Amino acid sequence: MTGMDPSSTQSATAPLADARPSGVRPRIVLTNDDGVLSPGLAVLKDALDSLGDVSIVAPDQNRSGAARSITMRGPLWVEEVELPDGSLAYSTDGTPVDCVRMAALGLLDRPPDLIVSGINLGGNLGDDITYSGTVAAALEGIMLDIPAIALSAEAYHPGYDLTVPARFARLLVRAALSRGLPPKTLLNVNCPDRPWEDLRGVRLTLLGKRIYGDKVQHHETQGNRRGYYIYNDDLGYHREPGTDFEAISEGYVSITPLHFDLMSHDALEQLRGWEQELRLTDG
Ligand SMILES: [Mn+2]
Repeated sequence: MTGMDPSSTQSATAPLADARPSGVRPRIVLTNDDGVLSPGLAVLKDALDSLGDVSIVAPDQNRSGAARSITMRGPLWVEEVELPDGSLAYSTDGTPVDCVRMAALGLLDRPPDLIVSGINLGGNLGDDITYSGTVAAALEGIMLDIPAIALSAEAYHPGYDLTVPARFARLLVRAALSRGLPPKTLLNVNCPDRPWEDLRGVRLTLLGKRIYGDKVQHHETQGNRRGYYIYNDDLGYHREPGTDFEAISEGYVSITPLHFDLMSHDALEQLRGWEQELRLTDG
């Protein structure tokens, strides 16, 4: 596609501009998990519009918590819809990951140079990222060798000023386009709930650990079916220095680099010997 030596993309970061013919604006694809009509997506588009050719491919409904699910049974339906600002977006009945796959694999006139997922209405911190459709979309980007950023606003309430995370998104995307991102790595960004002037700065952070304490509560019974909620009224986290939780609580924008190596090298070492132990002749 680009004619680049694939091994060169595995080395140091390179400006994303190097992957494009000169004079071609970067193709920036926006998606989210809150749905194509989310105000977080609209404000993000507004912030990034002048930095490249911005396209939106997003779910037609709220898919928060969809994580890395994909649509396998039946076709994916795509529809062009008009956003409140008059611009066009692709709305799909797929998941956030489906959206990135469609954008990268042929829906658009050319593949994305950068995926930006968000702005999610609510934080994606610590272990939460494994449930997040916002982060999953960015993970799909790096699976396809497309640099990716996931953006979340710490909280969402009426009157929340989404232009604060959007303004930071513009700053970050501009830097990513000129400096490049490390290969096979996405940036998970969370922005604290405070005015721009009150942000204390930017921190590169570690992924923190959640304390969930979820409970199951019976909701109602209909015939032989029972309905339940799994709920949480006390979402906590381990207070460890250097984490995304700490940065947000102290008023810093948090940037956590993430990759997709699920393999446990330590456990592989600890399990050495099992191959000999598990004799198939004993089964
Ligand atoms: Mn969401």
